[in-house]
Amino acid sequence: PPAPATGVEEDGLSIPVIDFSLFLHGDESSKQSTAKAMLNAFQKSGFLYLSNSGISPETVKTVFIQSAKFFDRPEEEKDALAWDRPESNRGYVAFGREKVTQATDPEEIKRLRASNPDYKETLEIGREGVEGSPNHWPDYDEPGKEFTKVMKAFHLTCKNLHIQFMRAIAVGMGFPETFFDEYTKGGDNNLRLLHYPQLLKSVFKDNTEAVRAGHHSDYGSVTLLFQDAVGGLEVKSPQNTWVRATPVPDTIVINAGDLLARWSNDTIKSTNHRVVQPPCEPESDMYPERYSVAYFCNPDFDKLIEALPGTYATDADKKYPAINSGNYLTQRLAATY
Ligand code: AKG
Repeated sequence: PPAPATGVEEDGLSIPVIDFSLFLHGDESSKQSTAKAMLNAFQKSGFLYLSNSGISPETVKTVFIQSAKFFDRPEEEKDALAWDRPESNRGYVAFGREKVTQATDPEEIKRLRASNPDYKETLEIGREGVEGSPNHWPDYDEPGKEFTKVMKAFHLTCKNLHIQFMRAIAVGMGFPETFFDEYTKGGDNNLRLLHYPQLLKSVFKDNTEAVRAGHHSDYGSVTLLFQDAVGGLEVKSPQNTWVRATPVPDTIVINAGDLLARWSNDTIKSTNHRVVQPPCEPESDMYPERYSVAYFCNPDFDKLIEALPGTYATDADKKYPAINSGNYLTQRLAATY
């Protein structure tokens, strides 16, 4: 079926398509109304589709091609680049290692991981130049060098969109446009390439709990999600149902994470989502593979995060104590892997 250009409107969940060029290049009134619409979406559902983001479809296509080539490498080459520790959060994660979850009890996580692995593999790529935490690049051969070049550039491209995006949120909240710049300029963000292999349909039939990616909310400030045309991403509605976030061509799904919700004193929502089998009913007994690329943004790790101005009347209304951004993320990651 043709993709809905209008976004999602189902079970009280609204995910609008927002044209970012109106913020970037529009006159003052379109800029204001676009910023307001973006903030409004973040307050209502925590999700939106961004069109005309400034990142070209060709750039995204190149990233997906390079990502597929990477995951096509022999398992032992990928394992040599394995993810090692939450403080670094870089490297290759094979099937079943990460079980994204809201659980924080290690025993519970062990149990979940044993019973229901995520049917996916990922490569985590952090900011370059962090002392003691190099990225795990396959840059020992020519294709690997090309891959490395493309992903380094894309990391910076997405960092720039994060800066612009937070400028819109600042305008929406009535702050000076550059309010968040001091939180975004370092770019302590993580690029995650995801590959969900093709899977026997019977996996889902025989196990109603089976998922490609378990339900979770994201940890940081905002996530930029690029998805292919296969589908399978679902978002929790206010009526507690799962609603499909159908791929809309040439848009980026952007959602708020837990730390932004906390920062906004819960005026912005960090909404649960997951990835399940695609909607198609293939003739074959397999569901097709799926690729996606997520860019997880965080406030710079050295920043203190406490309730934003305007989100509380008196100090007693602040729901959370101040917390350091980097410590917050490391704690969440340590509980997940
Ligand atoms: C995650 O990796 O946190 C995701 O939610 C991935 C979503 C997707 O692959 O569409």
